[in-house]
Amino acid sequence: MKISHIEHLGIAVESIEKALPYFENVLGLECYAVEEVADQKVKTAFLKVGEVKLELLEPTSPDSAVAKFLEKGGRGIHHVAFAVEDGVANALAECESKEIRLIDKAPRPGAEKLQIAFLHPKSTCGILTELCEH
Ligand code: CMX
Repeated sequence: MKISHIEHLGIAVESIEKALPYFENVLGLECYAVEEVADQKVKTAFLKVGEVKLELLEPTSPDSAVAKFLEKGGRGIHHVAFAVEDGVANALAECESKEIRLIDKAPRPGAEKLQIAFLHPKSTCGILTELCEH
């Protein structure tokens, strides 16, 4: 596959409202979009750092993946999202052929009109990995 850049870093927070003052008032970043991703059961807030985005992730339901992550003591960086140039479906096929465990067998819609798919952290050095494309 051809990865062009890190598209975003997903950061798990209990509350976007409570987290934003740190990112905006201390780091001086600007939140330019807030969006709910219903099928992922998260509310997201996006900030730009140069070409890379930060995606704050607040669970909207106790059974969301992010709620589970926070509940188990996880905090901070939740996933790394790489932009692929030659299609998420191709990248997934390549990962599968290299025995990487897929969470998503096919691309699906994510925030910011991206097509996304996740790889399981157990086969990606412990980093929940998202592949995405516009
Ligand atoms: N990063 C690294 N490891 C993680 C992880 C994360 N974000 N989330 C879970 N894990 C690890 C756990 O620590 C656990 O490891 P151990 O077995 O060593 O304890 C293992 O993965 C299994 O974790 P779990 O709590 O039992 O959780 P599940 O198996 O139910 O789910 C995962 C884990 C990654 C499959 C699930 O969170 C998932 O499908 N994630 C992809 C979707 C997602 O995260 N959506 C939210 C963001 C959406 C968006 O950006 O739009």
